Parts: sequence; structure tokens; C-alpha cells
Amino acid sequence: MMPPKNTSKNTIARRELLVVSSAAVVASMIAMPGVASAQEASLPPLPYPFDALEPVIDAQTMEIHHDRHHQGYVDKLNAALKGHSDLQAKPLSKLIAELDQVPESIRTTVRNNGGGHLNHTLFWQMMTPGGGKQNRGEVGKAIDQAFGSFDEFKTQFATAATGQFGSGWGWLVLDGGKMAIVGTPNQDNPVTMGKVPLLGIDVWEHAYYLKYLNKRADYVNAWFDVVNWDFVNEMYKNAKA
Ligand code: MN3
Repeated sequence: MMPPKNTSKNTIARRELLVVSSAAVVASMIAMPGVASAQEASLPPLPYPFDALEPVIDAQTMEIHHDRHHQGYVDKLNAALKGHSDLQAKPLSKLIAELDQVPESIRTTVRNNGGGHLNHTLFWQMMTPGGGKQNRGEVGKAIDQAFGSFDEFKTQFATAATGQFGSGWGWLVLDGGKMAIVGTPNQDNPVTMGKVPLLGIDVWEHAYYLKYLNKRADYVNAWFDVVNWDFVNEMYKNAKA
């Protein structure tokens, strides 16, 4: 699927990006695990074999998703940032948190492809074989407190992810230190809105269609079996630091 063209709808959404993210959010994102600077962005290796998340996510979907889709975001980001050494020097998370500082001529490209690179770099780490059985630790306690129970969190998260219209993501975020669930369209990352992502699910059709066809809700429900709670705890610790 191609990134969206610069429609008038995008112009409205872009205005929201001009809200300057708080310095605290940006600072916490710099230390985001596994996210390097945007300079000569490269495809991070998948931390497990393509078939490791079977039967939740099939090997062919993982291979196409990682080797083609994510590679595409990396290549287009590099092309857009060519000659912009100031932007290349920024950590990727900071670049996306400060989209308002990206020249308008490349902002939509950076938003879509830099966002795609950031989102997928996190997404591969947010999953691991059998992850759903891990102890949810500190972040689990905070989730229970914020939502009343883990089941209630799961229900709200799944509702947001399933209900995201068209391509996008469902997220658990820290918003001003409070846990919240948000959806983002296309490859937008919550950090652009001043929120720190803790856990995110890709609900673009390329993430699930081969196995689940149009049944996005089945994919979202099954996906909880591979959530890497150790990594979510790392994200949470970074965000709180
Ligand atoms: Mn994807």
C-alpha cells in the first residue's frame, strides 16, 4: 500500500503536528530502546526467525512485512533526508517528535516513512514467541491500576485497534504521565502528539490479511499471545525516567 497523497485531509492533520511536543517527552524518547539516529537509517534485523510467531503471525506475512514494507520506509526516509545533515543527526524518535521542525517540502514523506521506520522498529521488539505468558511486571501493575483490570485494558485496546478506520495503529501510551489508549492513522506515532508509546499494534492489512483476511478483530485478539512484556517494561521504565 502506498503512503497517502497530500490530500486536504492530510493538511488538516498536519496542522496538529505544529503542537510542539514537550521537552520531557522528547527527552524520554531519545533513550527509546533499539532506536538509533536517523542518519543512514537501516533495516534492523528481525530479533527472531520469520516463523517464530506462528501460529499467531505466519512466516510469509512476517517476511514481506519486514523485508519489503519496513525496507521501503527506510529507503524512502533516507532519500528524503539526503542533504539534510541536521535532520539525519537526530535520533529517529526525536525527528518524529519534532515533525514541525522538518521543512514542509519533505514533511509528509518524513512523517509517513520516518514514522513507518520508527513504528516497525518498535513493533518487531514489542513481539516475541510466547510473550503473552511473560510476567507483566511493573507495567502490568500500572495497567491494572489505570484500567481496573488487565481484561478491561485488553478490551479497550482491542476496541481501539479494531475500530481504527483504514490503515493505522492502536497504542497504549503515557499521556502526561497517565496511561491511555489511542489510535493513529497511517504511520503516525503518538510521540508527534506529545504522548509516549508503550505498546503498539500494526493494523494495516499487510500485517494480517494473508492469514486473517478481513477479520482484524481475530488478529488483534490472537496478537496478545505474542506481546513482549519484557520490552514493554523497558519502554515504561524509559518513559518514567
Ligand atoms: Mn506495517
